[in-house]
Amino acid sequence: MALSAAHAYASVTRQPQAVLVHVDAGTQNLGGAVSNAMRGRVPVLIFAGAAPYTISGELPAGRNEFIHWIQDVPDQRGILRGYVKYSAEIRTGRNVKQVVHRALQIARSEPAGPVYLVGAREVMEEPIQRQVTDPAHYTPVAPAALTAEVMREIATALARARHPLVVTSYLGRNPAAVPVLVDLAETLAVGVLESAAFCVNFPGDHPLHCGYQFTTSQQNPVLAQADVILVVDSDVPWIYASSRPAPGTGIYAIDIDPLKAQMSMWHIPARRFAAADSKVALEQIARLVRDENLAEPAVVETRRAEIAAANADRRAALDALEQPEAGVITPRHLTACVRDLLRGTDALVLTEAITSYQVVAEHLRASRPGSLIGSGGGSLGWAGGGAVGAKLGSSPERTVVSLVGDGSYLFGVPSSAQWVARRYHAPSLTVIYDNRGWAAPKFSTLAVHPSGAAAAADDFGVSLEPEADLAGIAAAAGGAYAVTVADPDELPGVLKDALAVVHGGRSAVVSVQLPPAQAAR
Ligand SMILES: Cc1ncc(C[n+]2csc(CCOP(=O)(O)OP(=O)(O)O)c2C)c(N)n1
Ligand SMILES: [Mg+2]
Repeated sequence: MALSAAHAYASVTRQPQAVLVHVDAGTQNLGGAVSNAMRGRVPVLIFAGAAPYTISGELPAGRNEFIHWIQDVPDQRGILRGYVKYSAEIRTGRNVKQVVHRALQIARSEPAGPVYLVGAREVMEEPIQRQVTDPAHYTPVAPAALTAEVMREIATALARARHPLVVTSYLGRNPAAVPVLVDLAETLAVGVLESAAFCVNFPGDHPLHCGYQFTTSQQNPVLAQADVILVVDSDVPWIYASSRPAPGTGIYAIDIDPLKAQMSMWHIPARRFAAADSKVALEQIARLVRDENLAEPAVVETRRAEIAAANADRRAALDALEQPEAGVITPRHLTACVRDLLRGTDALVLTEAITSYQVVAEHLRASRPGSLIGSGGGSLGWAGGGAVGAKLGSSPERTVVSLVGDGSYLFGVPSSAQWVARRYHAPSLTVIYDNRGWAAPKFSTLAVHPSGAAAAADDFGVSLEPEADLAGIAAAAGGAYAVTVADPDELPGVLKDALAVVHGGRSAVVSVQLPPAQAAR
């Protein structure tokens, strides 16, 4: 809960956060939130004490409780080894400031990420002289630009292409990069495809938007058509097994970490991999295209019209799917209602909607940079604490709304998250996409074994029936306004009331019952 809150706070403010936990036990209790912080590339300093290492009074602050023996483990830093950019033990109080500032400098330098410090109690209690360390000397590494040669190569390839495409997942972690991408896209009439996006990378309502893709079993036509693709800031630009660019497509990769050494297996067949800050790099490319008139205006205008027409068709097809089906609320209908509820506000939406990730992206069509965030990671339960951090990191009047699966809601330890939200005056609205189970693992099983034993028995072991009173947990733990709704006619009113409660300073949880067809057995 605490690390997820720090994660979302850091995402919203772009300021590093710190989380203090208790020795090995608290470190392990961070669980998958560390993995999310790594993949979400958020700067967080995690500090844990370590068991005192003297047992007979040799130093002040040595062991005096039974638990000091129990919590002395051989490799406490190893607990987080695969997930942090840096870890160190504070060995003396005399340089504690240097170690902390160094850790923060590493956490903040892109790709940002979690760092971990430990220190035993003898060190924490060491008498020292006043130490002076100037944080101004520990600033994050300055953003990197493309070399002139690589900038020219990419700009020329994009400008000469017939069907250029930008694919991105997390360029919008830096909201200031979004208008830069918009400028480049408009200059060349390049379409933008958001792949496994966990932030607003390109305005959802922009005519050059080419859609969203998460896990899919169908070839994306936009990817197949592209003759030049610029992959910028993406861990998963496509999924080879089902949807990929055509052979021979000219691919270029710009990323602050283009090789993804933190993943055992990763590759795209790019002509060029460039390590650069995406905002800086795209500014460079757009400027060169303009300064040297690299593009052919007639080609650009034809393409602009083609992409806009395809965009309008896709949008119309999606709009037609927004109605409830046979009196039942569908994820698309629910997302459309949430969109209408928040229209014209500067609400911040957290998404952890899992099998509805794509639906949320497509129907929310978030357009303001920084107005939609996900964890970026794969460990569910982020939005519970995340909503608290997002609210605390936002201006007091900003509304925070979480769209979560029922399973993800429970992974988020709502008893804790909702209590903390009340304790720290951080109310938010949670909307549960409640299909009474884990649909994702069911779909994963069917994708690999469409007629396997689980399919034959129609039993995937993923049901959450008999269902807990999901909203009621929040009422019990945090005094939240709790509603469960199944009737589409009631949904808009219920959401409106819940939002009014949140504006009044109290959290609200609306559990929305989705069709049984979505339910996982
Ligand atoms: C901590 C954690 N445990 C297990 C998983 C594996 N997992 C991926 S999706 C999923 C189900 C999520 O259920 P829910 O939030 O209800 O979304 P739905 O699949 O029903 O859309 C699970 C268990 C995970 N990603 N993280
Ligand atoms: Mg579910």
